[in-house]
Amino acid sequence: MIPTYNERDNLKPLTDLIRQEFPQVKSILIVDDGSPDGTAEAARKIPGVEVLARTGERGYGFSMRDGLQLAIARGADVVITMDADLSHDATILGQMVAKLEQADLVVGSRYCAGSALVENWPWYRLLISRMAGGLVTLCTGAPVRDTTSGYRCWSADLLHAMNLEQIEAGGFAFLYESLYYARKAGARFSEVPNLYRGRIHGESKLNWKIAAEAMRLLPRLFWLRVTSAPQTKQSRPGRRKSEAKL
Ligand SMILES: Nc1nc2c(ncn2[C@@H]2O[C@H](COP(=O)(O)OP(=O)(O)OP(=O)(O)O)[C@@H](O)[C@H]2O)c(=O)[nH]1
Ligand SMILES: [Mg+2]
Repeated sequence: MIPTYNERDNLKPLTDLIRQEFPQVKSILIVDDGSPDGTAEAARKIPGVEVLARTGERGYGFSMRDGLQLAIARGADVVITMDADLSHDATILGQMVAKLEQADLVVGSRYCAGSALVENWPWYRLLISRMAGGLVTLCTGAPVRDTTSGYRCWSADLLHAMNLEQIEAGGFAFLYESLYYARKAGARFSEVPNLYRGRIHGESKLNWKIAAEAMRLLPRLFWLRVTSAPQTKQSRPGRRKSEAKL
């Protein structure tokens, strides 16, 4: 499941790469927010790609929530979320899915090897990412080193247990809030090293509104964390049998 906003030129190379590296993929879902560059129309021309064309308020978080909900409503067992800008290394897809044997949420991580696995990023972007990551760990309690990575492999059981409706974030703060609710639902976390390549084509969508939402949400998550007990081992997402796989 790939949220997109103005990613027309990245989609074909990305979907080709996904199919080449992970031929087991059952379905590729693009969740587009009415991109003015015609991303949705371009996606519809790629065989085997489905498009959820959102209307209403635009946002990464809203798109992730809608896309994940659609995937599990369709009966997917496993959902992988990935950025469209070729930042996420498709060669680790198989490893991420395999790790779901011992985990409920597997993160493609820039920071779980000895040093940061990042290309094409200025030093200050890396610094901000590491600082934000530490803060998110503190506020969510999720034992994940790359808390701001959108490259994730989710078990459908966890997504059902989390109740995605309770996630409020419209922007990138979705990434933190979802970690909080995943931990609360008793998720087991795991990470796979991901060589992250900063975007080469297209423009960044980060802005002050998105940053302000994250700053507002983090203290709230921290407060929720210290005032509510996590679920116990027994209430971990149980394995369900579903008909289809993604
Ligand atoms: N549907 C939807 N997708 C979005 C929105 N904003 C960003 N995205 C997508 O979310 C993914 C991550 O966004 P990026 O712009 O790459 O964010 P980033 O990686 O933090 O920043 P850069 O790589 O520097 O641009 C990409 O696939 C974007 O197209 C949005 O408002 N709606
Ligand atoms: Mg990016």
